[in-house]
Amino acid sequence: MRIDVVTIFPEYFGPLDLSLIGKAQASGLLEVGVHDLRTWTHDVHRTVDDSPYGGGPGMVMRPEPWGEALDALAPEGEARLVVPTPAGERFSQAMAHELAGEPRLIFACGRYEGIDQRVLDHAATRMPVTEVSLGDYVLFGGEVAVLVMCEAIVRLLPGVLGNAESLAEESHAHGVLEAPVYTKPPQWRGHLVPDILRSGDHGRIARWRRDQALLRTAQRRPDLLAALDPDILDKRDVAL
Ligand code: 6GU
Repeated sequence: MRIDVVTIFPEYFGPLDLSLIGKAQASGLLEVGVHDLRTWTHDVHRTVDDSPYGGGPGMVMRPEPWGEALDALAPEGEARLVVPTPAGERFSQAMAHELAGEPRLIFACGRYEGIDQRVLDHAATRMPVTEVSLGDYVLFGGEVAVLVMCEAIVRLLPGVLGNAESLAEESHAHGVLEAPVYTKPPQWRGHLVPDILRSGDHGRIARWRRDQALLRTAQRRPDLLAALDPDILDKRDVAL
């Protein structure tokens, strides 16, 4: 996969060279290009914004630099454009899987009140465009949101995670939250590891983890529980 990011703050993306995303790049599973939007300005002040038509607070990103950036990065529209915005469709594990299947992604990081809508409308005549929100809160700009999305996407690429089982078992893979986890020592500051996890009885351990996962989901995310496909519940689950 290749990911290009266009931003007025390239320094935000230093962390993409660290940890498992950095390793994915080093091993050739992932290519990342981070580009300063101001590369595609032509005035001495390298202007990227202007006041909004119709009035109102703040500034809007002008279309010209964005148009040139997208022409340069995907001249034939050979990528999917992802635009982080609180006005977007909600990001999810399902969307992460969908984006992980794309050979090329371009993230366009807006600042201020956003990017002139014509940039997205024009891009959509050449490539798929998705406006994406992380949730119901407002960030200063798309940069941190892109780091979040990149991490969610890159860890799904084949070969990035060592242990494929940890992908299958994790929170949200089956629409329920994960059970709590413990390691040594067996007693710490007066708190004990649940006996069952030290019993060696793998059947009962699996049952306990399943119960804990459903209990947590009921307590913390009743919306997820309500949306669960009844086919994935067994008789003992329903007893909860
Ligand atoms: Cl994706 N971008 C911005 N700027 N704010 C957000 C967001 C994205 N998701 C939630 N708030």
